[in-house]
Amino acid sequence: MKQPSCRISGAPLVNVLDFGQQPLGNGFLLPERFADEYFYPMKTGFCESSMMFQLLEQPALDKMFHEHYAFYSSTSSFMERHFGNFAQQLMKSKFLASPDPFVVELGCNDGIMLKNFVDAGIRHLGIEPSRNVAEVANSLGVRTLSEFFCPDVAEKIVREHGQANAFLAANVMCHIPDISGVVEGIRTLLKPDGVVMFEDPYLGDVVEKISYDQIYDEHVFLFSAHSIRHLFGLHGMELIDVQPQITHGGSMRYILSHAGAHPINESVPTLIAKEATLGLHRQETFDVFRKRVEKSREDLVSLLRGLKLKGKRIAGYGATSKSTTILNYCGIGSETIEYISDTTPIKQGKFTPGMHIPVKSYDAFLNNPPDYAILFAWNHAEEIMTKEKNFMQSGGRWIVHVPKVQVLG
Ligand code: JHZ
Ligand code: SAH
Repeated sequence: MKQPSCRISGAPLVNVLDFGQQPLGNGFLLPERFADEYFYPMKTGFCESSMMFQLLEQPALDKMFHEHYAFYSSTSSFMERHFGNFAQQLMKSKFLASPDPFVVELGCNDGIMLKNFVDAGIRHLGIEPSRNVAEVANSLGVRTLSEFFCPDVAEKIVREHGQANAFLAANVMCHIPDISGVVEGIRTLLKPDGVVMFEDPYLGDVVEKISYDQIYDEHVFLFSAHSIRHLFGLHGMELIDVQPQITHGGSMRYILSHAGAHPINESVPTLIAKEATLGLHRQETFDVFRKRVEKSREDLVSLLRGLKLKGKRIAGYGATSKSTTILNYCGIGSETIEYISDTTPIKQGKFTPGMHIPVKSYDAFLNNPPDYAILFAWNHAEEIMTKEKNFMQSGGRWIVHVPKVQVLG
C-alpha cells in the first residue's frame, strides 16, 4: 500500500492508533447485507507540520453520505436550542448588519440551524449531499442544494446568488477529506468583510476525556486551533475568535475571515498557548493518548464481562456513530448487549454496523428496561438523564465510558 500522506502538508503520516477493521459508523443494516458488509482499516495519524490529527484512510464519500443517511440532526431538542442560539448570535452580530444579507450553511442536514434564518426572512442556502435529510430541510422551507461542497459549487453559488456575508458549518468540516478545496471554496464564496463560523468536536476534549469514539469513518479530521489557524493561513484567511462549546462532548467554534478584515480576539492566542501546554501540536501526545485508549477499552470490557457473569441485562441507549467504534474496537456484540434503543425511525429494525446488535425503538427501552443501560449518546447525557429519571428511580443504572468507565446511580 502507498504510504499515506498528510492531506494538508503532503508529509508522510505515521500511524498513532490502530482500530483494526471497522465498518461505516452509520452503516446500520439488515441481515441480508451482513455477508457483503463493507469494512476498512481504521488507523489515525498526526502530522507535526500541519498539526492535523487525521485518518490514514477514509471510505469513499458516497458510501457515507447518500439518500439513506441515518443521522437526523433534529433528534435532539438540546441541539435544536443550541443551533437556535448559534443563529441568533450571528443575526445580532455586525456580520449580518448590511441590507439583504446572505448566509450559506454546509452540511445543513434536516435544516436544524437554517430554519431559524427562514423564520427571520434572511436569504440563505444549505448545501447537503445526503438527499433524504436535504428533503426534510427543503420541506421546512430551507432552500437546500443536494451536493458535496467544493470550489466548483462555491463558484456556482456566487454566480447564482452573489457572495455570502456568513458561511456556517457544524459537525461537517471535519468530515471532508479535501479540506483545502473547501477552504478555497469558502474564499471564493465569502464577501471581503464576511465571516466564517464553524464548529466541530475538539481534539483537546477528545485527548483529555479519552473520547476515542469521536474517531470513525466520517471524522477524517479532529481539529485544534493550531491546525485550523495553520490551514486557513495557507489560503490567506485568519482565525479571529474561538468559542468552546459543550455540544458533542466538547466542541470548538472557530470564527474566521479574510486576513486583516477583522481584529483578532484575545481568545485565539490564549487557546493556542493552552494547546501548546497540552502538546496538541506534537506527535508524542498521541503516544500517551493511545495507551489511555487501550486502558479505557480494557476497563469497559472487564466491567461488562463482570456484569454478565452476575446475570445482569445490559442494553444500549442511542445507536450513535460513536458506538460503532466502541463496539467494534472492544469486540462487544449481542452476547453482551441485548439491544440498543434509538428514536430515529431509519435505524430501528436494523442492526448495528459490524457487531450486529438489534436497534429497537424507544418503546423497547420503556417497556423492557435493562438492569444497566450503556449511554452511547453520552454527549446528550443532560437531556437524556432529565427524560429518564424513572429508569434510575426504578433501580436502573447507567454505564458511561467518558471521561472514565463507570457506573452511575
Ligand atoms: P449523536 C452523528 O454522530 C454523525 P452520532 C456525525 N458524523 C456527527 O459528527 C454528529 O452526529 C453531529 C438518538 N437519541 O448526536 C438519536 C435517542 O435515541 O450522539 C441519535 O441516533 N434518544 C454527523 O451518531 C443518537 O441517539 C435521545 O433522547 O454519534 C445520538 O447521536 C437522544 C437525545 C438521542 O451523534
Ligand atoms: N450540521 C448538522 C449535521 C451534521 S451531519 C449538525 O451539526 O447536526 C454532517 C452532514 O454533513 C451530513 O448531513 C452530510 O451529508 C453532510 N456532508 C458531508 N460531506 C459534505 C460536503 N462535502 N458538503 C456538504 N455537506 C456534507
